[in-house]
Amino acid sequence: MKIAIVCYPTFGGSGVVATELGLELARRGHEIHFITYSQPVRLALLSKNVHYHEVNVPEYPLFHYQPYELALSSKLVDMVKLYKIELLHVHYAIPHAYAGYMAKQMLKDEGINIPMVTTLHGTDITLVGNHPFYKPAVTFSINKSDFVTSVSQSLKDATLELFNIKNEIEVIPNFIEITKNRVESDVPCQRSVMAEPSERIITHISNFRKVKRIPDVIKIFYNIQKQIPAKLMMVGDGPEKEKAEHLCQELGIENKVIFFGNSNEIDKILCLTDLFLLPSETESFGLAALEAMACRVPVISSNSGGLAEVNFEGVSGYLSDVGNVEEMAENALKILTDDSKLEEFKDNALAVAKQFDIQNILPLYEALYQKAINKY
Ligand code: GMT
Repeated sequence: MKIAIVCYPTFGGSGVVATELGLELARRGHEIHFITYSQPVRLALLSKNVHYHEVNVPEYPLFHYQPYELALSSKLVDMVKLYKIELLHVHYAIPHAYAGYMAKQMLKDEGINIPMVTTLHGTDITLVGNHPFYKPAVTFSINKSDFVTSVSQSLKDATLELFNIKNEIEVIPNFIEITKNRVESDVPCQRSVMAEPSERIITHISNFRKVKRIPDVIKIFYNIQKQIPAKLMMVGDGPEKEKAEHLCQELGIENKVIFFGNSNEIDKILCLTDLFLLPSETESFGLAALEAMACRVPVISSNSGGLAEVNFEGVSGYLSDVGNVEEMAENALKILTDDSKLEEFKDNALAVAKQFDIQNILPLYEALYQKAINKY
């Protein structure tokens, strides 16, 4: 199949999922065209079946806001015609589904019918799309998609509750590539560089937005380090980072917390991690938790959104109500203070992650694409 993938090219989960999906589809022989405003961060190597087309939005002083949707829909039209693309898969409703629909209409005018699959990722529904300024356009674009998927049952439920959706929504969970070298890398884990042998290593990875409850991450760690020697690795960047650095200073734990900024070497950081923290306000899926689990790292998370569909209570980690930092720290200590329990949770985390192996999930997308193409 010849497929155009529209996504955000950034470190966010939706862009990562879209990129990994495209790369695996390309490995399976499909022709993949990424169409976005810059090269997706995980698209390091271009291979034979992978194309990348940049959407350029010329700056013009008249425009207070540069019209990205217009440029994207025009680019989609051009690329579909040039490469004979058979299907559009847009990740994140805003504004991709909207632009995709406009492209479909323009192409229809020229006698080309192309199906569009829209994948909902979470913030496009729960945080942004639900805003009254966007809601009519988001509802419209979801209803005008040929097929709609959601990354968790919880997100599907939220979408049906918040929007007037007439389309079926199929749940296709996010996935992970489980490779041997995620767990047993050729390069030995540099644990000693980061911590003393007696210290447990705890990690948080996110875009440091409010929804991630960064102060909770610090408070959970503060409680942990009062009981056992430990280090906290904070990976990522975003609006809450500076506040977090100050909080560490106020609590007197700045020497135990390392801020890395954005990193492309997540696996190298996770390989030396004992426990992952994700106390988010909401999380449609929690890809970062799954990435940790795939590296044999148990997870302490909140129980909001789709997190319970990924992190299994008492198996791969523990889940608590949002904001219950005391319980989260207690649960973390339950795992971290007992070597055999830690090993058991690590094994379980990997076993649960294997259920989300890309090899199990990808055929679900392939089947959907085929159905969509057959529709026209
Ligand atoms: O979590 C973020 O802020 C980024 C956001 C995105 O759109 O990239 O992540 C959402 O999509 C991910 C991939 O499907 C999910 O794993 C995240 O849980 C979801 N984030 C939220 O729902 C807050």
